[in-house]
Amino acid sequence: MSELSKQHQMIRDAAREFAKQHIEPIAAEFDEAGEFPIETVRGLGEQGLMGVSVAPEYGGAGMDALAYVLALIEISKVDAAHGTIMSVNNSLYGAPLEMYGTEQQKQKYLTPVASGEKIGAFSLTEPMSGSDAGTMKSRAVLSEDGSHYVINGTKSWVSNAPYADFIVLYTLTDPEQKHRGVTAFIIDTTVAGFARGKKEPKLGIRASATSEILFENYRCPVEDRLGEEGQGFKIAMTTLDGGRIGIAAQAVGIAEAALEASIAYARDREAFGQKIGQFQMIQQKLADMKTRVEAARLLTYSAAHKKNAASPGDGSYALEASMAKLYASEAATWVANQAIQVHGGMGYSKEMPLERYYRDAKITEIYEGTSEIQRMVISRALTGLR
Ligand code: COS
Repeated sequence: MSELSKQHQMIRDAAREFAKQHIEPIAAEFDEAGEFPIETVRGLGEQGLMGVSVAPEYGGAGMDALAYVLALIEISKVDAAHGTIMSVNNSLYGAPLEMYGTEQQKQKYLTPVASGEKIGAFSLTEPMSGSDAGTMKSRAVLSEDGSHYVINGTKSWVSNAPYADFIVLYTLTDPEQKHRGVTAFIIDTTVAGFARGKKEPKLGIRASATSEILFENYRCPVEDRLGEEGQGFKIAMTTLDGGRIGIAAQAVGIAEAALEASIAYARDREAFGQKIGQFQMIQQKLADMKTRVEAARLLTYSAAHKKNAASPGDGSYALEASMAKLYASEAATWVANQAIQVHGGMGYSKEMPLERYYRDAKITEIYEGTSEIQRMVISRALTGLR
């Protein structure tokens, strides 16, 4: 893999510095409280990290997919919950707005979010529609005069929703057409007819807020429809292709943090008259952890390179994105588990961050497409069979 450019090193170092100075001191406390860290999230915006790949004319930092990956690894290494908030804002909200938005939509709905002044979210999942994303029940009906859509229904597991100002919503305009009847809309959460439901009590990434959202006769002006009627499923899929690279980066960050803690502990902790890093059983763990972290990193960088070479939304990096997410997420959970074992009782204690890494890693195998869905996408790309 080629050396990182000066610009890439700069964003990586800036993200690392910000995370160390501002996020590390509060991460455990916000995890324990399950509280959204609004001040440091605003700080991420000031650093240009809430719209890394969005063009500067729309409030972003105008950098490429690798820069985004490098920054997200550093933030997630210190706190994966901040990583989630950042990745939703960047990949799941900013990217589809930039790819499919009209000029007016970008000015109004992308600029304030990419600059970090406002927060964005993405809503595809419903209580009875997760992996099988085309089976949603919520509806948008065009008014008789054609000026607006009336939206009704319940969406679930919406990351950032409790704090989001705007949400890209996927809902059905033509239920007969199944996934081809899905349309995307930009939702303003201050408008009547929108409400937030219960906040999910979660195992990990507890500082990132997740909730249901409810629509009751929400009136969405036609100019806030994103893309064409029926184009929503494609918008969601191409958005997730990019998002999955972000989740892979988040997983690399968590795994790297768990590995580094384990190396330090193996060098320091003594048992039976020697450092535990001198025992072959610990050496094997560290060697396998490091190898998986580097393999995950290279797959993630490779997916980012492929995305950089692609045209927006062309789906040409779906395979690489799925492989990176699949491998990195499973590596993160495995590495975090080994890290607890290396630390023994201390790994199980909330006095150290190992148990948090383990809890946080698990979600990367689930959201933005479970490992089972990634394997399906990869296999379909290989054989062309369904
Ligand atoms: N890019 C562009 N288009 C894509 C695409 C991609 N990556 N993946 C699928 N499509 C298109 C297909 O080309 C097909 O188009 P046509 O209607 O023109 O034929 C359409 O989308 C439907 O594809 P398919 O028939 O493969 O849909 P399936 O429902 O069988 O499966 C999967 C699609 C499983 C890949 C999809 O539903 C998925 O990713 N599910 C997981 C959803 C998810 O990640 N949820 C988490 C949300 S964030 S918490």
